[in-house]
Amino acid sequence: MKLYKNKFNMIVILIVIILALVGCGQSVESNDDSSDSDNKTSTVDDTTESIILAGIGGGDIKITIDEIKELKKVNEDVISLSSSGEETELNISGGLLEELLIKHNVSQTELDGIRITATDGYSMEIPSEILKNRDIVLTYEVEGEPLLKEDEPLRIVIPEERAMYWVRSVSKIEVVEKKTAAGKQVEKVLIFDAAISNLDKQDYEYYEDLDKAIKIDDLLSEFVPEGKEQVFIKASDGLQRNETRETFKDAFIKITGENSPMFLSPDLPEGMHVKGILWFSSEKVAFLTMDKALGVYSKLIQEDIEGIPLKEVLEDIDLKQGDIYTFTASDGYNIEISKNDINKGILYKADDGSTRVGFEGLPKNTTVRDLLSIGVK
Ligand SMILES: Nc1nc2c(c(=O)[nH]1)N[C@H]1C(S)=C(S)[C@@H](COP(=O)(O)O)O[C@H]1N2
Ligand SMILES: [Mo]
Repeated sequence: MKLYKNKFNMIVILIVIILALVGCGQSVESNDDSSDSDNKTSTVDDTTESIILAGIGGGDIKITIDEIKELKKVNEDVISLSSSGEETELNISGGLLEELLIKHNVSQTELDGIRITATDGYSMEIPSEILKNRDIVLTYEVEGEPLLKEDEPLRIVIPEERAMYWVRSVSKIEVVEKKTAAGKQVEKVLIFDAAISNLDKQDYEYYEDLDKAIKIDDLLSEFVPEGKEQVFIKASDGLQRNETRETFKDAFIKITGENSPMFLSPDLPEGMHVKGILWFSSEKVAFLTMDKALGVYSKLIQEDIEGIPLKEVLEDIDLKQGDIYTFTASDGYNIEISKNDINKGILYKADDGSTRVGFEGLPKNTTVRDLLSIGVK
């Protein structure tokens, strides 16, 4: 009995000591907080322990991490596959985005896309094919432990999809509106190489190299109507990416050196850069880069000329179909070709590096030198 009492006393003393220590810790923290938030009404908890859910009617909705912890907890072994091919096995726990969305009367399966933004400026769109087929785990535990400081307050994990979608330190989840989603039917294809010929080329430092780049804003303001539609980018390795017009416009395309043509900006996290652009489109206008096109599409040899089939290119870009197509050169020369002759077309590069289109069996004047654009009547 006495022994028991002593033990009891010890425990009481221990608890008092622990409480005192915790109390000290708290008072230090709250001093920090008050100096931080002197002229703000929110507390630190408000900004770090919650995320914004936007674009599902009405205004922004604040979702606390506690609310996410109230969703059914899923636990999974997953493999993270980085762009460099590195694989990492992880065990993660979190709630499903779908359960959260259903609470707000939407299902991820019927959305055109969601854009996830992080506190470090990283931002990635999850396209509808992924939304239809995959679980999106709002992850708050990795290997049974709370997230690392730099990944707080939330990490996205999409099992079976590459790590570029696994956004760390999420600040916002936003439903992409149909009217801003990429994917209006393309009505005009511009040859990128010809389109940039009169634009300002500036020096761009890329690792050890000094390359040349164009400002995307210069290109868009010359050839693409103003609009809110996103930009769709397809790379020569098959990567497909939607980017907001705002982010795209403020960045660069590096046109010389390694990985060119490459979408990049010193202001964007590297994971948002796109190497080896094949074509990109927005607001019904697409730009095709010839060096990549010659490597990606089928080889075609026609009358001693080596190039690529026009038809295959136009199908990949999904140019609107019509009865008559127009081909226009940089100097204004233009021809009209009937839809029945499109399969006779070959796109190739002349010795001077400019692009040409020719049609097998059609008169010589249907060959267009220094091709700038392809349109539909
Ligand atoms: N917030 C944030 N999340 C991010 C990125 C980033 O730059 N910022 N990079 C993405 C990319 S492109 C990859 S490949 C993975 C890298 O994850 P890892 O560091 O675990 O390899 O995180 C993704 N999530
Ligand atoms: Mo990446």
